[in-house]
Amino acid sequence: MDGKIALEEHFAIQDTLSDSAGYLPPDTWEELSGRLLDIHDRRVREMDAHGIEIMILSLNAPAIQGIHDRAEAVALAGKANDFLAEAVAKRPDRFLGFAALPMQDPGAAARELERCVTELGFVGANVNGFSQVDEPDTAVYYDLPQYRDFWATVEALDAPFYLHPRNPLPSMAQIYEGHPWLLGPTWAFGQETAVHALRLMASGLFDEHPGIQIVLGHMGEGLPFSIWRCDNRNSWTNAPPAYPAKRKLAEYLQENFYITTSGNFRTQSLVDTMLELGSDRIMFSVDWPFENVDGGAKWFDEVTISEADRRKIGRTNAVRLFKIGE
Ligand code: GRE
Ligand code: ZN
Repeated sequence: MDGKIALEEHFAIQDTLSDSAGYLPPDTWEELSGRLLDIHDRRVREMDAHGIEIMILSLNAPAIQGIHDRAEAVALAGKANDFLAEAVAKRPDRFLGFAALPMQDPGAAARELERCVTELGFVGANVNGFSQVDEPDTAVYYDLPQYRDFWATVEALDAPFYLHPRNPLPSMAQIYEGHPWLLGPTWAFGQETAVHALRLMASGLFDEHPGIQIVLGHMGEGLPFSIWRCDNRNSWTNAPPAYPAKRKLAEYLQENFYITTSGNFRTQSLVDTMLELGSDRIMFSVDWPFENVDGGAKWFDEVTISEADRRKIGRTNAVRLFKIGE
């Protein structure tokens, strides 16, 4: 399919490059780091070869979220966003931008999002999970009360918020001890991000701000497959849910979330996601440079869904959500 739009597509600047080391075998680092630092050469050739018209670019992970010093996080987010704006300006026909945000300082994060959307023309934000704040061994999640004003800004700007994975901190990761192979994209990324998304749903955030749209990658980090059980366990007890939100979790997943195919090129999982959310809330993505464009694009171009759904998922849902071309 021509004209695809992909939106979990990462780049790095020198300050954040090393954050992406250590996930893949050492002998792949030269290739991976080259892919992360490139925007206008190899990347565009990959896009051309596989029918991707536009990539919405985001900084690598955890980058800003891993900087526990608030002022440093604010400064580096601004620098990365300025860099991205310049890169997009060189090829505005092929690239758009997501803001990196210093969530360590909710007020500064709201101001940076506003700057990125209104002055730099970015189409939303991409945030790499919880933030370390003040002390390295802290994990602050965005359902907490200090983020409600930030979320009001997200809603007012109508800016989609991509909740991207990161690993749990060592102090939070006892379950993975002795099994480092479970960290990263194999399992821990999804577990971490799914729990964060459930926290947002259950907190009542979307009752207060029903206009917020969260984007999850990797076919929804397991949530489409699991959300029914989250809502229906032990239903014979008729016990009301023990969380502040007013509605079933699945209703928020269906109304406040979009899901991308990044790094999860599996027809069975796509069909389940279509059954849970519908084809209007799914968007094609690759997860370049951690996944290959050719594999993702070839799978998507041939996956056995209707051509109308392929068009929506490959392109028009993103055009609508991010107001592309308006
Ligand atoms: C990702 O961005 O999804 C990612 C990383 C690091 C390793 C693998 C991966 O940030 O998919
Ligand atoms: Zn990613």
